Formats: sequence, C-alpha cells, structure tokens
Amino acid sequence: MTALDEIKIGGLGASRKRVEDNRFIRGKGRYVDDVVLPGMLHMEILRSPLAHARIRSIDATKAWSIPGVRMVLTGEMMAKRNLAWMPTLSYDTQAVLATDKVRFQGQEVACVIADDPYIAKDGCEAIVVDYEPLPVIVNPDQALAEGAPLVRDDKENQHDNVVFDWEVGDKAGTDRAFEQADVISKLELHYPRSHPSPIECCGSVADFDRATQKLTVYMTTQAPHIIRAAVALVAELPEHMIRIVSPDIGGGFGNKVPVYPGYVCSILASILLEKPVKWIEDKTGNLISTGFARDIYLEGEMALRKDGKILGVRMHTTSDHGAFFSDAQPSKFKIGLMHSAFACYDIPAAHLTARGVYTNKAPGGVAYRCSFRVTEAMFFQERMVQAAADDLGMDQAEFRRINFVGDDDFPHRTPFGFLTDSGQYGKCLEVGLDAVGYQDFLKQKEEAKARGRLLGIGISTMTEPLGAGNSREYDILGIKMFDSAELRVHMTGKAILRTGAKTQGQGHETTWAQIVAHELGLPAEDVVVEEGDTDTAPFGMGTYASRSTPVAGAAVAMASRKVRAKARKLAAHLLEASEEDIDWELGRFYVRSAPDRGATIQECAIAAYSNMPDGLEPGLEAVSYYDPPNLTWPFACYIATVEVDPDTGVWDVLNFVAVDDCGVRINPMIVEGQIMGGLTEAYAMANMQFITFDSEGNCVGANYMDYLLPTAWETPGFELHEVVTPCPHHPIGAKGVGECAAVGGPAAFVNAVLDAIKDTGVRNIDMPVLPDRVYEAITTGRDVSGAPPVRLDDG
Ligand code: MCN
Ligand code: CUM
Repeated sequence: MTALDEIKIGGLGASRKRVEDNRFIRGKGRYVDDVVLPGMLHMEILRSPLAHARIRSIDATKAWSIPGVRMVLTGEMMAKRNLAWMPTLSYDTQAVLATDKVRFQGQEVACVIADDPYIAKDGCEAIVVDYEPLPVIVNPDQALAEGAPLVRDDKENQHDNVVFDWEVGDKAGTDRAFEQADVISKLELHYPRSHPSPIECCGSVADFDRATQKLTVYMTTQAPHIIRAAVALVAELPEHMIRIVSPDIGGGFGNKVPVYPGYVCSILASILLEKPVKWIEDKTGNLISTGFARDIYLEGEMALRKDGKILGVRMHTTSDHGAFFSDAQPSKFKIGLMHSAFACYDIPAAHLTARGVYTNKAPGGVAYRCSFRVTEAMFFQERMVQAAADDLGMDQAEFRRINFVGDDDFPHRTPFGFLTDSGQYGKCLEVGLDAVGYQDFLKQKEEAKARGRLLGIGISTMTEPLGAGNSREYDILGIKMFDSAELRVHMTGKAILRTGAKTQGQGHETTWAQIVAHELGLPAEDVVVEEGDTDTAPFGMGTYASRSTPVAGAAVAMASRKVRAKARKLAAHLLEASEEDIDWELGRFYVRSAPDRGATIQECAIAAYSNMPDGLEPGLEAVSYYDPPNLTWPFACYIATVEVDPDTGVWDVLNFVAVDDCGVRINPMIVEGQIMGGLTEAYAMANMQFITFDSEGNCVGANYMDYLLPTAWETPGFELHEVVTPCPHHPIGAKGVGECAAVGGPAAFVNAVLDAIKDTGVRNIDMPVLPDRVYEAITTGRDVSGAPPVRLDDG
C-alpha cells in the first residue's frame, strides 16, 4: 500500500503553521481600513454625550459650510427615506440616527461625510444639538421601578421597560424536588458588562456604482451573508446587486456580528453621493457603543440531598439589554442558550425564568466569546456548584463526580431539554486534579492557613452547546442556521475552497485545508481557502458561537466526499475497472484485486478536464450545505490555585490547569492557541476588565487606561491537557472549541479566590474581582456587588 502519511501532507492532527500568518507577520494583511478606492470620502459619527435626552433641535449649518464637507446626515434626513430606524437581529428596532431622543451615551446622532477624516471630525464638532436631559436608567431595578421613565416610548404597545419574559423547564417537577431537599443552597450574582474590544474597531467602505447599480461594501462583519440580507431589506436593493466583502479582520470576538448604524449610514451616503464612503470607528466609539456583552443578574437555588445528589435547580435571570435589543440570537430562545446551564450534571428537574429589560445603556447582550449567553450560564453553574458543595460540607471534586452525567449515558437529555452528544467528564476532571496535585494542594492550603496565608482552589467543569444550528431549532430572523462549503479542484490537482463562515483570527485558511487533505489526500498546501465575499462564497451564517468547525467544517468534509465520489468514477475509467472494484486509501484509488494499479487524486483531477468517460460531466467540484443533526458538546475542566493577600486583597494565580475535550482536533496547535487566548480573556474578565456606568449613564471604561487589556506581563501561565471524545454526529468527529476557555475560565478564578477567603462566610464577589472588592469582603464579611451605578467620587 502507498497511502500518504496524513501528518506529512498537513491533514487531521497536524500542527501546521498558520498560512495566514505569512501575510500578517509581514504587515501585509488587508483590513477594511486598507481599502482605498478612487474618489473615496470619509465619514465620522457624532455621538450623544448624554444617556437619555430629548432632542430639541439639531443645527448643522456650520458643518455644511466647512470646506471639504460633502454631506451631513441627520435622523430627519434618514426618516424621510424611512431609514431612521432599522430592524435588529432579534425582532426589535434600533435607531440608526436619533430623531426624537437619545437613549444611551454614545448613540449615533449625525454623520458628516467629507474629503478626509479630519474634516469630517471637525464637521461633527460644528454641529449644535440642543438636548433636554431626561432621567436615566442604568440597571434593572431602576427599569422595573414604579413610575420609571419609559426607555422605548417610540414603540407602540410598549408600556414598561420589559423586553421579554421567558420561561423554560419543569416548574411542578422542580417544586417537588425542593420539597424533598435536605439542603437548599442559594446564590445571587451579577455578571458585569464586558467588551470584546478587538484590536481592529468596526468599519465599512461602501461603494455604490450608479452605472452598474451595484453596491459593494467592504466591512468588518463576522456574517457577510446575513448583512447582505439585512441590507437588501433595509435599503430595498435587490440582493444580487449587493456584494458584501469581509476582508481580513483584526479580531471579532462577537463585536462584529450585529448590524451597526455606521454601516447603514456609510451605505446611504455612498448611494446619495455616488462615491465610495469609508467609516472607521475609533476606539472610544467602539468601547461605548458597539458589541457589549453580559450585564446579567443571576439568582438561583439548588435542591440537594445530604449525600450530595442534586435534585433540582431553580434559576432566574434579569438581563440588561440597553436601549435596543440588538443581539443576534436564535429566534426561539429569547435568552440565547442560557438554558444550557447544568448540561453536564444529571439533574432530574429544573426551571428557569428570564426577563430582559431596556435601560439607557448601549445595546448589549450576546457578544464576546460566548455561544449565545452560555458564558453567563456556565459561570453561574460553576459558582453555584461550588457554593452547593460548601453548603453540604463536601469536597467540591467529589460533589462533581457524584453529579456528572456518566460516559455511557449519552445522548443525555438535560434538565432544560437539550440533548448532549458525548463526553468523558469524570476523566477530564481526574486528569485536571492529577495535574494540579489536588490532594497535596489541599494539605498545603491547611498548612498555609496556620501561618495566616490564604490559599484557594477553584474548579470549573462544563459542557457547552457549540455549532448552531440544526435548522429545526435555530434560525436568525427566520433564516435557518446551517452552513456551506464549495470545493473546486483544478486540473493540476490544486484546489480552492470557499465556505459560508468568516475567519477573524481563528485560522480557517489553515484548518479547512487540513480537512480537505484528510478527505482527499491533497496536500493542505495545495488548497487555498477563501471566505467572506458574498459574490463568491456559498451562502452561510458566518462565524460566531464556535459554529464554524461544527457546521462549515462539516460541510468542508461533505463537499470533499462528493468530490471523492466523482473522482472514483474517473479512477475507474482510468484504471479500466468497474467502480465497485475500486478502493480508496489516502490520496489514491486502486483496484482491489491488484493494489499496484492505482490512480492518484491528482491523476483523477487532470482526467476530469482532459479524459472523462462518456456520460460524465467534466470538472471536479462540489458544494455542500450542511444542516447538523445536533449541536456539538465539548467539555472543559479548568482549575486555578491562587493566593490572596489579606492585607491588600491582591490575588495571584499560583497554577492553572486546563483539560479540554473538543473531540478530534484538526490542528492541535491552533486549538491550543484558541484555549490560551480564551483563558487570557477569562483571566481579564475575572481580574481586571472593568467597564460600567455611573448614575448619569456615563460609560466608565471607555478607553484603555480604564478598561484594561491583559498583556503577557500580567497573564499567568496555563498548563494545557487534552482528552478526545470524538463527536458521534460530526463527519470528522470534531467539536467546536473557540470559546470554551473564555466561557469556562472565569469561574475557576473566582471560585479560587472565594475558596481562599471561605472562612469569612462571603459567598460572592462580582467580577472583576478587584483587590479593593476582595479587601472589602475580607474586612466586612459581606458579599460585594459590582452592579451599576458605580460611584466615581471615591476614586
Ligand atoms: N479547531 C480544530 N479542531 C477542533 C475545533 C476547532 O482544529 N476540534 C480549529 C478550527 O478549525 C478553527 C479554530 O480551531 O481554526 C476555531 O474553531 P471553532 O471552535 O469552530 O470556532 P470558530 O472558527 O467558529 O470561531 C469562533 C470563535 C468565537 S465565537 C469567538 S467570539 C472567537 C474565537 O472563535 N473570536 C476569535 N476565537 C477567536 N480567535 C481569534 N484569533 N480571533 C477572534 O476574533
Ligand atoms: Cu458571542 S462572541 Mo463569538 O460567538 O463571535
């Protein structure tokens, strides 16, 4: 046999270097801001300084008169074209440019289009807006209080600040579980607002060509096809006359999923001015107005039996969506996939109620490395599990062992109705405990305590649903969630692959070629991968929710298999054998009875263009649309050990161990990179990232002096381990992994700090677990809330 060595050709399991880095490390990436078109104009956005105010008037006369200013767009002008408001990706509406009121600080009020960005900025400063300040709401208590001002008085039939009420689970069964409980454990916490803050902010270059009637938009979107559909609806342009191109993206992390007013305004300006119009958001604009995440209040209780068995869970969440409900999320699930909480535990009954509220804050919700709210779900779950183990006086590892879903119990129906697919939860936990030296650490901790030192250990174990959809259950605005790949093999056996996903740093150009190598035996370096251009890519829902490997990646495997099926016919023709007598080994077909007689995949490719059998269409290409049967369910076990300084509240990470099971790893090095990156973000959320609001709705943390990005200096080291449970329904056994570490990581850090100060009786400190909060907890023995409004006068 002469099968190729899969690792050598860069197939599954090869830690192939990232091909995209060839251009990135040379500074040759092509981002939206690198797009320069002839005659291009520049747009700047004037944002509201106030969080809530009536607009009495907008006077743009001065701005119009500045030399080089070509146009000032206001809400009034938008309204004339029926564009002052746009639909969001969750059945709400959002102001494009404010007409009646501003509803959050940073809201888009007007746009100036000019010859260069500096003139455009001057133009914005020359606009005079007369605001009448209104009372401001910055948290759900204020939003739901009697007599609260109505945030969304623009909406007919909206008489309060409730966005939605939602419920899932078995209420009666859960009530019964609580009646039978020996112990009931409770926890309440706030998962603060956070911001993905990718290095590259949002932006677009819109280019409407009057002669061809074609609109081309280069933009930072994680989901180009959804944007094309949205533009077709909003701008009433025919879909085939719209081309969305998402070039290189300098990090997305969810920030680049929604449709932003800046995109819409640049498009309208280009149509009106018949010139290309570029909008590049600045850092403060990005931090105060786009892509917020979390901001959710979680409370819950657990019904426990003395021996450690969880009998039931009750949960209630209140999520602060800001002024507009604008997250992209599956339409059936108002609170995203929050109800995937507790999926790795065998819990007989659970019930969740959820409420969303409007406040005078920038629209927020799902973004930032999370599969539709699973970050909050898993954080709460793991904080709750630690609290429950403590309340029972039970070892936290043992408590997890008792309640984990067993290896043989799959598929498992979770208490909120999901069907998990596979896993080895116990094994992952044991690998993690061994690596961290669990028993030894517990001894050390006791010894340290005797000497007045505070050591703590935090565990976080979770499975999360990655890969929406299947189309039965998941859609965005009615568009079903599936994904696609198109593989075209050229005459010489080189190929181009396009998918409906859109990489933003995840390495798709590298890993998708590895799937083709695995299926066809074409060396990965012979396959070029292209994503993000709606004129060339097959329709897909884009990249977020770690859905690319589970869905688009599966489509790559299926398209490759279609190509292989056709290549088999060509091989039969070349080998003068019947197709049934042909076998496949990596890279080559051969005659079963005479294995030396073979045809390589490259020989089949050339035959497809030069020597095809009668009756067979020429060419060698295939498209696959993949509608997954289920989500994929990776598992992770993260363990942190910390030391807390009782005199300052400062805490240091002593050790961090990660065990990830994301099924078959396409590229182990890229997977490790994803985990390292996610853990760094988890550490930042737990320890330092502080973006919040004062009582007037001012965003605190609107720059990198206040909102800290972790660097290599403060980030602890992470020790990575792997377990592989192949996904039973994915064509190559892979599960998603892109967010696992950011989802599961935060609870490990926070649990560790709370474990270190357990003797104080403190049950919760909200993130970020800043030293002053820890100090306050130690000295007062009380929980520390991080909910807005924050006071600024005490520094
Ligand atoms: N992979 C693999 N083997 C697996 C699973 C994944 O080799 N079993 C590889 C994939 O082929 C891909 C990468 O790991 O190259 C991530 O794959 P996947 O888990 O499918 O996630 P997506 O590609 O869908 O990426 C989305 C995810 C999300 S939702 C956010 S947010 C996030 C994240 O990825 N944003 C990122 N990681 C990021 N990494 C970078 N550098 N930049 C971002 O903006
Ligand atoms: Cu929610 S951040 Mo990612 O899913 O793009």
